[in-house]
Amino acid sequence: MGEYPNRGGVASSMVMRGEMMERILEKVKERSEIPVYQKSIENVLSAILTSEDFWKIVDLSEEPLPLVADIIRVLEEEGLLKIEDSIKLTEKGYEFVKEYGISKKMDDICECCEGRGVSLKNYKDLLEKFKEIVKNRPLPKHEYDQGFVTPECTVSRIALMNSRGDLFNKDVLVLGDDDLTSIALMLSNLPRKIVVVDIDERLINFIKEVAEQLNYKNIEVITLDLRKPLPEKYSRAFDTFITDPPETVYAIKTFIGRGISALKGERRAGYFGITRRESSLDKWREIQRTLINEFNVVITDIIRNFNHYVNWGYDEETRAWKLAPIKKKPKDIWYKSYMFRIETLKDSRGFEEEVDIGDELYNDAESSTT
Ligand code: SPD
Repeated sequence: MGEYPNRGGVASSMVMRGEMMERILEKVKERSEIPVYQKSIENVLSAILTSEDFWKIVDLSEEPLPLVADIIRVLEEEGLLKIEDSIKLTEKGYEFVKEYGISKKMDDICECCEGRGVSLKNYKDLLEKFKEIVKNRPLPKHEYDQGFVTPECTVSRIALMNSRGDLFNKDVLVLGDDDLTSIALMLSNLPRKIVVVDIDERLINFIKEVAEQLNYKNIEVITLDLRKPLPEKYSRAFDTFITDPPETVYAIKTFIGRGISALKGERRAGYFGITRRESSLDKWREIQRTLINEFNVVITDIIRNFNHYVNWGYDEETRAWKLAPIKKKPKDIWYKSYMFRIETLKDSRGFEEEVDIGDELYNDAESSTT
C-alpha cells in the first residue's frame, strides 16, 4: 500500500503471465515432436501481431510450420486467439502480449536487394533473358519436392558467386536444378564448364534444349538420383558447387557431401539453401555440426532469406495444407531459405556412398511441403 499501491497487482500479474507461458509451453511440448522454447511462442505471437494470415505468420515467426500450427492451436485453447476467417488475438491475447512485453515482428529488409546483399545492376540483361527463356519451364513436381525460386533470386546467386570469385573461369557443378541456375550460369558466360545433375528428365531435357538454342558448348547434363554416387569422373573435378537440398539431415548430408567430394581440393566453394520453415534451430545445429565436424569445411556466409520460392501449385496435396488452421492458399511468397556458402580447407572431405533410403530423403517431423 502507501507509496506503491499497485505493487502486489503487478507482481501477481507477472506470476500469472509466467504461469500462462509455462502452461502453453508444456501443452505444445506434449503435442509436438519439434523442440519448442519460450522464444518459439514469443516469435509466433509477435508474428500474429503483424499478420492474421497463417502463411505470413509462418514466414515472420521463422519457426517450422508444423510447430507454428501446434502453437496456434494451443493459443486458441487458452483463449488467446480466435481462428475464423483469419487468425486474430482476443482481448485476453492482447493483454497477454502487452503484459509479457511482445512487440510486432518487423521485417525491414533493404528494398533494393531484398536483403540479399548483392546488386543486380550489372546483371539486368541477364535477368531479362533468363525471364524470357524460363517462361516455358517444366512445372514443379510434388514427387521430388520441387519448388523454384524467383528469377531475381536465381540471378542474385550468379552475382553472389561471382562476387566471391567462384565463377569466372571455374568448373561449376549444379546438383539438382529445378531453379534452372545452370541457365543463368550459361547466360553469364562466366564458368569454364558447367555440369548439371538432376533426377528429373524433364529438367535435363529443358536445359539441353536451351544450351542448344544458345549454342553453348561447355555444359554436360546427367539424369541421376542423388541417392547414388556421382560418376567417378566427377570426383575432385570442380571449383564450385551449388545445390538446394530437401531439408532432411539425410538429404543435406547426401547433396552437400557429394558436392564437397566433387571439389578439386582446398579453398573451393559450395552454395546451398537452408530454410527455417522446415528446419528448427536444433536441426540447423545438427547440419552445422555435420558441415564442421564431419565434412571439415568452414561456413563463410549465411544470408538470411536470400532464396524466395514461388508457390508451387500443389499446395493442397501437402502436409502444410493439412496442418494449416485456415484452408486458404498463400497469396504471397512465404517459403524462404538462407543462403550458405562453405569453403573447403586442408582435410575437408565429402560423402560418396550410395544411400539406401526412400521417402526419408524428403520427409522428417519438421518437413511440410511434401
Ligand atoms: N516442396 C516445395 C518447395 C520446397 C523447396 N525446397 C527448398 C529446399 C531448401 N533447402
